[in-house]
Amino acid sequence: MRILVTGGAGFIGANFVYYTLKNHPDYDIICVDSLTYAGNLSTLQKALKSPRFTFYRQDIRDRDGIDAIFQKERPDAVVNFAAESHVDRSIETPELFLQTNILGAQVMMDACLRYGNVRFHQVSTDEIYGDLPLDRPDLLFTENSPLRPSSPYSASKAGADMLTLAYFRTYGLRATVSRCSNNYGPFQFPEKLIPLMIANALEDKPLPVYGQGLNVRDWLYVADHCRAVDLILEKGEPGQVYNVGGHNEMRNIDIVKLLCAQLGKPESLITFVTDRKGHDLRYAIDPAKIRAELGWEPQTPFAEGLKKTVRWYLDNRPWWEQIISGEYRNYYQRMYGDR
Ligand code: NAD
Ligand code: TDX
Repeated sequence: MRILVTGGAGFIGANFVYYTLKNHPDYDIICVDSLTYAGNLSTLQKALKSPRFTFYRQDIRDRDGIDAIFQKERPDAVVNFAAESHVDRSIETPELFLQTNILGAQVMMDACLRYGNVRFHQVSTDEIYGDLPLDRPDLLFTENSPLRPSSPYSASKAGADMLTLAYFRTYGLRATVSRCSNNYGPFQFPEKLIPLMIANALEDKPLPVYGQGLNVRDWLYVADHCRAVDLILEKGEPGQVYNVGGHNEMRNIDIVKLLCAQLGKPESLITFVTDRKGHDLRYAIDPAKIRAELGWEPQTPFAEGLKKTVRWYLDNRPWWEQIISGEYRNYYQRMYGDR
């Protein structure tokens, strides 16, 4: 099996590369990533030593470039992780999100069709469902919930998700879609909640919680997401959508307090800042379908996953220190400077 992974130098893509190298000794992996600010080749350092791993620095929006890679590598399957992934950045620069997340996905699907209907998996997100009220814990997103995206990021992901299902119906593309909840774990870029709070706390900097920190996210350890995508590739049915989540809803403020406790830092570092525009209140996934049809269950309890994640950031300081010392400083100043 030759599997082409886009966005493999980012957080989940890289975890998927390592997961696949370890669990499928008979697979070759072709990684395509344009190395935006969020992509980091040092993340793939170990993978690059494997003869079963090939890396291309390539933008998925560039049809000719993608075509040349398909021509040379002839993949059997494609998993599309590549995306602009940060909601706050999408509020600043929506256009880039539409280009990469929708048109880039289309380029990948067109290539799959041209090279013999290659199996395609689109990594979508629970954010496309919009949000749920805080006072209705009984409500969960199912695969049939309406799509009501709130941010340019989630609207662009909804576009790609719908386009994937349209390519299945119109052209018969052998495609599946997964809609996963918030991931956490090693190699997550420090602009996202958990690594941002870890990095700031370790440097005794303020911990900027949006609004009152009461928004709820449904957290899943990244390896559990990787296993779900792997299962869908192996056993999923083309044309189907699978929700992925672990029934692990947490308020932001509680996560930040847990991190303070684990790092031995005072809660007085917590600073409440101006809320995100259009901020979704609550996400909660019903994973009944993937459990019943593919036998997927999350394996990492949150307490264990969070400990492992904190340990990883403590043990891999050079990885994130290098990131936050560069262009990230300008971003941080722009985003949090006078918030
Ligand atoms: P990330 O931002 O860490 O990584 C994205 C990767 O895509 C980077 O390596 C970047 O260089 C690459 N990329 C961006 N634009 C590209 C382009 N035009 N061409 C080629 N490569 C490009 O993102 P992530 O958190 O790892 O998310 C991966 C995927 O999973 C995304 O599609 C995201 O929407 C989805 N997702 C993420 C989460 C989460 O909690 N992080 C949850 C559900 C779904
Ligand atoms: O500094 C912060 N302070 C804060 O309170 C940051 C960065 C975030 N937050 C809040 C906003 C959210 O309620 O924490 C929550 C999580 O924020 P993010 O880490 O930005 O994630 P979210 O917006 O929930 O989106 C994530 O999950 C779904 C990923 O970034 C998406 O790519 C994925 O699709």
